[in-house]
Amino acid sequence: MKITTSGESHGKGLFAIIEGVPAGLKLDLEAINCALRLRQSGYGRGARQTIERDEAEILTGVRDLVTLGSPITVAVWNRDYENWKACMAPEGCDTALRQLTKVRPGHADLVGMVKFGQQDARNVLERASARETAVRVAVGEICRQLLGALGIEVAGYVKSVGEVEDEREYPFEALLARSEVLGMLGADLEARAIEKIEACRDRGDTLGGVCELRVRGLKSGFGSCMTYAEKLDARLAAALMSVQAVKGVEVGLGFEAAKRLGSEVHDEIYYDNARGYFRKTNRAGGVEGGMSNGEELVFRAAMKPIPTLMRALNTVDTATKKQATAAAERSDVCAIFACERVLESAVCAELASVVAERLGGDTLFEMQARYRELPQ
Ligand code: EPS
Repeated sequence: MKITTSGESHGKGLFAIIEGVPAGLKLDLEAINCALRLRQSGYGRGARQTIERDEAEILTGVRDLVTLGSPITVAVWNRDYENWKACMAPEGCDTALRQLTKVRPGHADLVGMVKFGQQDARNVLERASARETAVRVAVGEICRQLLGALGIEVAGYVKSVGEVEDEREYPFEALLARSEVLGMLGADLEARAIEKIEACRDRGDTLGGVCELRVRGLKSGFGSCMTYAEKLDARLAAALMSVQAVKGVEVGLGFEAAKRLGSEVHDEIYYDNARGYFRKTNRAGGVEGGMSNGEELVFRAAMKPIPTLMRALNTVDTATKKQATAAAERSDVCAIFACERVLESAVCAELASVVAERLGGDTLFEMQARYRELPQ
């Protein structure tokens, strides 16, 4: 599969082209739009989300809700464009309006200006913005539906917000009941996290967190130990790291594995006639040698606090080269719930690519038949 996104945060909209979805997949548009609504919600979101009402419009590759095997084009329009077209319209506008030169530490502003030879950080930040993730969620939901047709499920939850951390372990089913306020699994912890977000808002600051992503129903042998680029953990880690503000990824035990003895890390192997090969533990997070081993995939991703702070940090005004405080008009205090939705989408998209590469096939029917034939 090949996926490309385009679009600016305050431009006309966000767009994606997905190549390689087989013919014959019946799409559930409401499920896609439900995921888009969830990405916009969650405690700690900013004023922009009161303007947008994200919905996916499918422009190509689908007829009567069934995929044709041709490239699928999906659009998510920006309602805020109406307020910005005077300085954003591709067909002509006043670029002197809403310039940004008090570059924000931690954002793409300064590095992008230098790299692309820009005098106005708007020419960089409009694309670097996490607004892009709206269309990635639409793509991810299409890919989730393809995986679902094979019996592969993806779920996740918010494991920590700032220092408020959930140290419990949960079975896959429990994740499906996670809260739609912050995406956590314990009401007690979520209440504490909300207090932290409120305190952060009062201070004009921002807060990050950690999300756990899990995949159930993936048979063994996806990804490959034969070339480094094909390793499943490497591909999924890259997909997670590609999400705006993600600064760390763990697989299974992750960094904890480095502190333990080998006997406390590796999952011993068993066999019975009903289950075939299995492990009683899953510290590897479902990946050995860069290949799925038939156990659940377990990944975690750490999101840094958003770099637009209302109580802005010190920076330099690139127009004058004088010390200044960074630009801030409005900002999310904490977008961890949105990030969790996006991370799930990133997993769905990359995993669908991995699965499609191994199974091949022009139709969903062929893919399903080949998947059924594989050993567990
Ligand atoms: C973002 C800045 C904010 C966020 C935006 C990401 O947008 P604005 O500058 O319009 O207030 O709300 O995220 C979204 C718009 C979204 O839909 O997630 C940034 O600079 O990354």
